[in-house]
Amino acid sequence: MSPEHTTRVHEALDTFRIEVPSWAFANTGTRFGKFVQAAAASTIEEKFSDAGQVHALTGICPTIALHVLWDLPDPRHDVQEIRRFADRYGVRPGSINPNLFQDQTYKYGSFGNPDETVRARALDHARSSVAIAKELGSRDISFWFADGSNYPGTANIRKRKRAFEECLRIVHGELEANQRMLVEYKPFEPAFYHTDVADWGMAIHFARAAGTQARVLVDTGHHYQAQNVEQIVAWFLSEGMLGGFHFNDRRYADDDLTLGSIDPYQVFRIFHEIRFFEWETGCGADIAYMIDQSHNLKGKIEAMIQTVNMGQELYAKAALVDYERLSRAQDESDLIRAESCLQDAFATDVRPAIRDWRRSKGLPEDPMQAFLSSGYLERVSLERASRNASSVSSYA
Ligand code: RM4
Ligand code: MN
Ligand code: MN
Repeated sequence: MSPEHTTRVHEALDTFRIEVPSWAFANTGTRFGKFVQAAAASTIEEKFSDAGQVHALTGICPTIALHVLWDLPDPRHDVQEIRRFADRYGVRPGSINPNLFQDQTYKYGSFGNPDETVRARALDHARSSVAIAKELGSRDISFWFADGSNYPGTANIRKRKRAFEECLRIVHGELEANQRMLVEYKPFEPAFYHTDVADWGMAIHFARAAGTQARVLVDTGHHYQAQNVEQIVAWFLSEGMLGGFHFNDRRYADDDLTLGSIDPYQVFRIFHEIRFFEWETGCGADIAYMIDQSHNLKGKIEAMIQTVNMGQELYAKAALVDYERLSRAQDESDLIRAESCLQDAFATDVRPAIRDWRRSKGLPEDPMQAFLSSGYLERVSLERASRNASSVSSYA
């Protein structure tokens, strides 16, 4: 790699940050059950401690996404604790994720529920999530809805759409000027016939209906097979509506596998669209990069470090695309030359440049190796093993 390429990689890495999710450190499973890990975190303090390890070793994960019901069941008390843990473990609270799907009351939906009293309850939870975000200094409140129906004819799709528009507008009214509402979409699961926010078109509509501080969140696993995700990303960029990502990889559905484990070229193409947009417009895209994964077989912290490394690597590769050349080739419809701009960048081994960058920041050159030899895993496994062995409770 030329010195100019190394500089380009280093500059890209200086700005690349990615948020880890609290729930990825907890014991999670599938609907068939879960395999408990001795080292898994079960308290919010343990989640902060684990996220602190990932940040200390990679240097690029300064925030942790929180799920309100799982991490702040008693908001008044938990907010104070979280502030203390943030100081103690060196990671700040990041996006706040309301939970509008787990309570029994949401059997037929939250914002789309035909029952006004359930919608009011969902609104209360959403409002208190915004309040939590304000207290913790979190900018993004990230909404994912399980709302939908399982059988044709059982739900009034248009009425539910109107209810969503109204509820989202009300919650948006609670935001402070610097806060954002992120609207995530998902085509199916847990609802199997229709979901109320099924795709990017519905999400952009709802975000616009909600208000000017709403944006769309792209969870890479929330698409039908073969969907061109980077095209959706390019459209959101062009419309100023891209708020953030939930990164993960998938083979079949919303598999929540580690980033780039199945199709690293897709993640590269997404980063490429973003950087190409930035090059063309001269503006930095304001995007929250977040991870949303569930490691039910791999070790939690190891899987997170692996994900962060992969994200960093693919972002660095995307920084190597020669935009002058690409843009000329596109204008001239020189297909081979245009495509090779992407292929050449993707094929470049950026790992030596990343190791240099880490060294220059006083970080371990190999965060995974550093973690495995740190003794942290052995220590927390001993401390947490007996509690985890008897844990059969909720998803996170
Ligand atoms: C959903 C979606 C949400 C996440 C939950 C746990 O499929 O991806 O973002 O919070 O799972
Ligand atoms: Mn998600
Ligand atoms: Mn998901």
